[in-house]
Amino acid sequence: MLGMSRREFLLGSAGTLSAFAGGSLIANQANAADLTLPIKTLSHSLLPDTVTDNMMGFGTDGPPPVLRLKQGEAFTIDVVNELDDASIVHWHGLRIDNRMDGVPYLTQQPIEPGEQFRYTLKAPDAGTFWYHPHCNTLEQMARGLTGVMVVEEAEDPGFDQDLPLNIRDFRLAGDGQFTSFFKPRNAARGGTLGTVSTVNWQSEPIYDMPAGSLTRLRLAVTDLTRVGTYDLSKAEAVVIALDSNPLSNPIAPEGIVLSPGQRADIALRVPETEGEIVTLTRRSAKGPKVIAHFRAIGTSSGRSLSELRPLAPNPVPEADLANAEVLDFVFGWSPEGT
Ligand SMILES: [Cu+2]
Repeated sequence: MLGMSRREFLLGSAGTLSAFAGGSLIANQANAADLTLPIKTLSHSLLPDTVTDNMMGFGTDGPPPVLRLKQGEAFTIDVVNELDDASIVHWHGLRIDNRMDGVPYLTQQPIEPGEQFRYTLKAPDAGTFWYHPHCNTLEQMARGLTGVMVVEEAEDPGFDQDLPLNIRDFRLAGDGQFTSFFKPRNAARGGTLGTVSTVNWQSEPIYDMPAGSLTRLRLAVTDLTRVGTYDLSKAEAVVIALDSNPLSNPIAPEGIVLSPGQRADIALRVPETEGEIVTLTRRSAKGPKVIAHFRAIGTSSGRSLSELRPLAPNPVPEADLANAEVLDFVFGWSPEGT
C-alpha cells in the first residue's frame, strides 16, 4: 500500500466509513481532516490456509496504511476508535506539538471506544517514522497496530520507487490464532519473541521492480521485542539514513542492527538483468533468515546510485553539552522484579 492518497484511502476503507454515513462521527466536508484513520478489529490471513482472528488494524482489512506527510506541511488525521478498548496514537520519532504526541493522561485523554480525536501533525524532519497506540500497548501492538509513516523531503532525492518495509513478528500458534503475548520467563531474558516473521504482513514477500532502477527501501522494525542484525548482501546499495537522520557518510548495508522502533533507509540500485534477485536477511543462530526478496523485471533503465541527490540534514538542534546538567540514575534488575 504505497503512497496512498486521501482519496484512495477513503475508497479503500469505504466499508468502514459507510457505517457512519449520516452519523455524527464524520465532520462536514468543510471541516474534514486530510485523513480519517479508524482503529478496528479484523481477520486476516497471515499464514497460508489459516485466518487469524482478533487482529487490530488502522482503516483497512490489511496491514496498516503507509501514511505520507510532506516535510513542514500540516496534515490532519481523525483517529476514530472502533475498538472496545481505549486507544491513542503516538507518532514515533516526529518532533511535533506536544499536544499531538499521543501519550495518555500526559498530552491528552485516551480516545474511548466510539470516540475520535483529531491530530494535526507538522513534521519539521523528513524520513522514515512509524505510528502505534500508547494504550494497552503490548496487546494492541501485538495484534497488529504498528504502521509506517513517511515524511517526504521538501526536495525530491530522485528515486524511481519508494518501498516501506514494516518488519515485525506475530505470536501465533499452529492454528494461526494469537498465543500469549508475554511470558515472564522470556521477558526476563531476550523478550517474548513472535513466531511468524512478516514484512507488510506477508512472509518472505518478493517485490518486483524495474531492472536498473533506483529504489528507496525504508526498513522500519515495528516489532515489540526482537533485536535483529540485517544484511542486504551482494547488492549495489548504501544505507542513507538511520532513525530518520540522514547519514553524511552512507555506509554499507551489512550488519545493520535494528531494535524495536528503529529504521534504516537504504538506496538500492536494482540489478541490471531481469530475474536477478537481491535478498534482505536477518542473522540467526541457524543462519541467515530471509526477510524479503527484490527481483529485477524488464529491460534495464540504466540508472546509477550517483544520480541520487544527498538527503539534506534535518534541522535538529545541536546538544549543548557544555551546559548540560549531570543526573545519576541507578538501573537494577532481579528475576523477582525487586
Ligand atoms: Cu514509539
